[in-house]
Amino acid sequence: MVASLDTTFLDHSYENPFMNASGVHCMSTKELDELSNSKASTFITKSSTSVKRAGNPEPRYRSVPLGSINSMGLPNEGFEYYLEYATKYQKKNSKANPIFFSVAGMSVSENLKMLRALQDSDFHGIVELNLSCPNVPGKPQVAYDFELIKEILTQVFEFFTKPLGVKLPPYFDFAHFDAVAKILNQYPLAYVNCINSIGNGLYIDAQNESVVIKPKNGFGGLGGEYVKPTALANVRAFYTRLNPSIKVIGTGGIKTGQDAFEHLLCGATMLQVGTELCEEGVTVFTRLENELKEIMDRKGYTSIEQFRGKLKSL
Ligand code: IRO
Repeated sequence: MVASLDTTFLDHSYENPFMNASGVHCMSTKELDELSNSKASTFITKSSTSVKRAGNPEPRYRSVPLGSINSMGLPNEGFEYYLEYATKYQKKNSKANPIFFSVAGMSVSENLKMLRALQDSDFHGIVELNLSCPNVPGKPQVAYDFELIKEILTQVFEFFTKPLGVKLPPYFDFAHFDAVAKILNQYPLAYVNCINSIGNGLYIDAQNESVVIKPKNGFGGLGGEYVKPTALANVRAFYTRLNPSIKVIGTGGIKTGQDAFEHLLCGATMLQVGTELCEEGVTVFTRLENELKEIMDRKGYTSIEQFRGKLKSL
């Protein structure tokens, strides 16, 4: 195989575009260490809140025929746990690729508090502000409230100078792609990540005439094959609307090298794997790299830049 998967993201070179999606295999130091020792080129921590949270009652994640449904409810070890892990990791691995740190406060002020602490810390990786958690009862997804996106980003960029991206929920209408892109283009964002799970799906076990997860009467975020076309649409919609300085991370339905290839064609730079990482474990990254290289070899591409974003219209 001659194809190279080298990827430049925010002026740094990665050996390949693959990493985990926040929430999957990144809750504990053990899982984070496993990611760092895998073939993923970098990794992201579980979205954190200021204080440790237990999350929603179980069962709260189910693997289903075409993907997954979850209503985890933001269980996490708390901001300080991940900050300590990340800063120690950086010291121990001073030559390693920058890592990603995800925050998902329950209010504007909680997000600002964590981002201030990150700004004042030794953390020198990339920060992902999760504006799209669908699973905390009583808390709507922030990024479906366009005024709230503006309010948060305006306050964040008054003090935050480290690289920052936002995790977006899927949008389903051109009016929304246009409106959100117009807002995001006003800020010095490093990237957007499309997409979080498709919120509030309902998977039913017909035999038992029952839902399959306990929280929210069975409603939960969908991932996996169900979401790939929506993910691709969002990657493409934002890639074609955002200032070129704002990169797009593609997340949603990446199960094979071909799925990865499709996200790259739509314009994604890094690629995050959620449901399939949960199914297969960290060896998924080795398989995805081999499959993507095989496709590139077959098509005569030696680098990702030769086709990134070059999706043809009819
Ligand atoms: O329920 C979760 O913890 C969760 C989060 I924060 C998210 O951003 N996306 C998701 O599907 N689940």
